[in-house]
Amino acid sequence: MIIKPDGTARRRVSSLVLQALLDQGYKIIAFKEMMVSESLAKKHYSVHSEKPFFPWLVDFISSAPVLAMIFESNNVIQGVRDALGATFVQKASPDSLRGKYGIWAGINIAHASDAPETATSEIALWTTEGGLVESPEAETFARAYIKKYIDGDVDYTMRLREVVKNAIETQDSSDKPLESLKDLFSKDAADIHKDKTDALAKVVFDFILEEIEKTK
Ligand code: FUP
Repeated sequence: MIIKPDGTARRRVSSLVLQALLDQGYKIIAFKEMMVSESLAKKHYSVHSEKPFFPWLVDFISSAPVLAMIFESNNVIQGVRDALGATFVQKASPDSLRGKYGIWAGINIAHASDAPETATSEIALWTTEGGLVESPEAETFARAYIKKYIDGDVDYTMRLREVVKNAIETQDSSDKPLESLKDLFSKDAADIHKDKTDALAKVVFDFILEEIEKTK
């Protein structure tokens, strides 16, 4: 599973997501905060390489840090996917993690492998090219992350959703939504450089511009 940049840049949100999964009893055997290279991003999303949204997906996941992790438990693949909820945030049930913390469409806080075969190939990719390492200390690292960040700033999910929804609905392609996104994404991003949260804001703004373009 990968907590994507929109999750990681909201420290409290990423802690709550992690806590929810650990509370379900899943055993975490690898945990790493990292930037994703363009090459890793392209390989990770290679099944979507022919899709029109592929370049955006690559930019999104490499804009700011992610939390990469491996869980090992019975039925963990389906369990994590159920906990996350539907891929598209507007379709995710309100009590799922994406329903609670996802921002809009595919800006959906996390990626999770969808079958044992994809989990195997994704783990191989992220442990080689991504430097993710299985470690007996993974749970200690994950719990330390939660402890450090769970009392972070308030959850800005609703305000972020509002900015995105409003900009698309009013076809606002001015710098105003971009500036609001930069501000909101920097509020609870302890230990992440402002350049990174600005890059994330820019990718979300690019998504808004593409949605506006589609309605023309
Ligand atoms: P998932 O299995 O939940 O990872 O979702 P998919 O493999 O269907 O999609 C991968 C990512 O592409 C998701 F995070 C959402 C994103 N996506 C878009 O941004 N636009 C689309 O039209 C379809 C998917």
